[in-house]
Amino acid sequence: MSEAQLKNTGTERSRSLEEIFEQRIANDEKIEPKDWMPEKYRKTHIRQISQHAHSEIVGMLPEGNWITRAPSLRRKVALLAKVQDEAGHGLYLYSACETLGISRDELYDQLHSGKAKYSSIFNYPTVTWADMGAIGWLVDGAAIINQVPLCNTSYGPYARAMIRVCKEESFHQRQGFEIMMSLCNGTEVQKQMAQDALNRWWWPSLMMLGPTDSESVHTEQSMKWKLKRKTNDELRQQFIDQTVPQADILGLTIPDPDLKWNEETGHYDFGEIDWEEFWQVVKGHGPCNKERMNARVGAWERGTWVRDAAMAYAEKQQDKKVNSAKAV
Ligand code: FAQ
Repeated sequence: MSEAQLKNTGTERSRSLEEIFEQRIANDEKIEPKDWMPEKYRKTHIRQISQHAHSEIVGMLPEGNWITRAPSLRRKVALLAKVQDEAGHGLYLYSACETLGISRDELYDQLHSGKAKYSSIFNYPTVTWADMGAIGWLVDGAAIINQVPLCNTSYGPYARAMIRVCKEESFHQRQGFEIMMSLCNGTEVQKQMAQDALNRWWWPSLMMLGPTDSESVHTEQSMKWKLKRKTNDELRQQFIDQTVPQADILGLTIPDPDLKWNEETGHYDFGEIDWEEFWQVVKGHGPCNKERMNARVGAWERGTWVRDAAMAYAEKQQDKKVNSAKAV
């Protein structure tokens, strides 16, 4: 066969593989790690799943900061459990990402070198206890709205990881709402703390769901591949529609003078989001970007001896096995 004929056969083969792949996506079949997939599909999944994993891990920091200062033993236990859950989410997601042919070390390296993104929301400070309520209620609330559709995403390991993540996130959202409820039913000062936290977390929570659809570079392709099942704007609207009545129950005011129920659309209209602020935070210039990265890199460096010791122990165990097999 000539070189040209060989090339043609190769192209035809990958075309038919691509057709089979597209058909499987159309049939809502899950794509599994050993299945053929277009290189761009693989890369875009590594990008999104790893950003998601990094967000869970960095997302432990703003709350971890409050474990020692939680106002009661009950609150401390619940917060500790929540932060541990976030660590678990990060680990399932890193594992799902590794099935796409990238190593955990490469993923960590991308985070620590500042090459990889993580969610903008975790670059804001947690200044009062009410922030633990606001994060649970709003940030986990937005995360659930974003993540429930991902239980139905086309890549099998990602979809399966999201099922447990969503169950836990919904518990976190209730834990946060309950903190807000206690503060709102408390003293005037406590209620003001809750309002102040809502004022500071509302807009960043809306930004967290990503740029508007017209500015989103990945949505169109990710929707075609059924990686994303809803667009950023659809998710944001759903979050607002769901959260405004909850603020009413708490007796708090959403810090948006343009927020208004629209009878015609059946949704809330809302004010302009400060996208300049969002992109500044994404580019590393948010209030806590440096602090978060220093904390992550510092933890990684301080953990070197633990990883070295674990590797040395594993090697010794392996040697023992080999030696006892030889002795038999
Ligand atoms: N922050 O084209 P799009 C949680 C980037 S987990 C930073 O719209 P896409 C749990 C985006 O990467 C929170 N960067 O992108 C928890 C892209 O840049 P690139 C994380 C952002 O991927 C709760 C560029 O902008 N959740 O909260 C952000 O189609 C409480 C253009 O954007 C997930 O990761 C942002 N907010 O849509 C933990 C869920 N938004 O990569 C602790 C899975 C966008 O080209 C406490 N991810 N960018 O350099 C997703 O659903 C999607 O990736 C979106 C973004 C919706 C986040």
